[in-house]
Amino acid sequence: MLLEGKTVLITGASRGIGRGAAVECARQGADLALNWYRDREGIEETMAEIKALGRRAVELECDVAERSSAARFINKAVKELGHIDVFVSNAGICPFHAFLDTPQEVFERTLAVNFSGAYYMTQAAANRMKDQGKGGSIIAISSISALVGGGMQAHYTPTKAGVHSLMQSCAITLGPYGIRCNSVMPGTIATDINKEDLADPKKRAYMETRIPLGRLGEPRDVAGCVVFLASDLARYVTGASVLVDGGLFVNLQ
Ligand code: NAD
Ligand code: RM4
Repeated sequence: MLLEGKTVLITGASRGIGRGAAVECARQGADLALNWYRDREGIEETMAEIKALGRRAVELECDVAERSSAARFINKAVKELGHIDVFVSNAGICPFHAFLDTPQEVFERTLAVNFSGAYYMTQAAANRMKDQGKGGSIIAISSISALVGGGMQAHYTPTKAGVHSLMQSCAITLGPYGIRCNSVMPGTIATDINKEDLADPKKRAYMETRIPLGRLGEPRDVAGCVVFLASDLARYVTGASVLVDGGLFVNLQ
């Protein structure tokens, strides 16, 4: 019960890594506020899993790319659950596309959801934590892609480097308030975001052979790291990033 008494907010929690993190936080004793977007069935499943664990959960549909969503989400969480201790910026998209002819709207939407969304939400969560005066933990789901490129991801990888950098700067500016800021860098985790990309058996096999632990990740592989950074076990950890990639990043030869 590493998160007993804590309230955890997660964006994009209807499926994949967001859902995995939400369920593990609930298993560790947290109550949850969950943001979702255009995936009613998914959020209902996530909520049901959390309630089955005996924890409270509230949800709000909004697009993180809209600046006004941040205040709405934080206010709803505070109104229903009383306070916030942990904020996880997870919502993200990765529409794989070749660089030379990426449509402007694909680039702009990826930037708006992945980076602007993380920025607005983090700012709103941090202000609330500061006002509460009891510190807090902010975790961005960045990526191994913050550190290495992707031929079909030139519009995506900079957003993941961006949220990592955001956590580093926030660690400095929010440290005096006892608010810790870290990023998690998942490798390749099998979720809807890469379902189409990994549907190509050659690409999937190639990715698997590159991973020393011999398999793609699952959302629950990432969830443990989120719980650690959210918990008081990580009380002196801020400005850090943790790769959760089965060894993919270090596998040169
Ligand atoms: P996913 O598609 O399963 O989940 C993405 C979630 O974000 C969904 O719940 C979706 O509804 C939500 N979302 C999308 N746009 C939104 C918006 N505008 N507003 C609010 N919510 C929105 O994918 P995932 O793999 O679980 O991805 C979650 C995060 O993990 C992303 O930020 C992604 O970049 C990151 N990540 C994923 C991998 C991977 O291999 N799967 C690796 C590294 C990082
Ligand atoms: C990650 C990484 C993975 C990819 C997902 C979509 O950041 O690049 O390999 O499958 O994004």
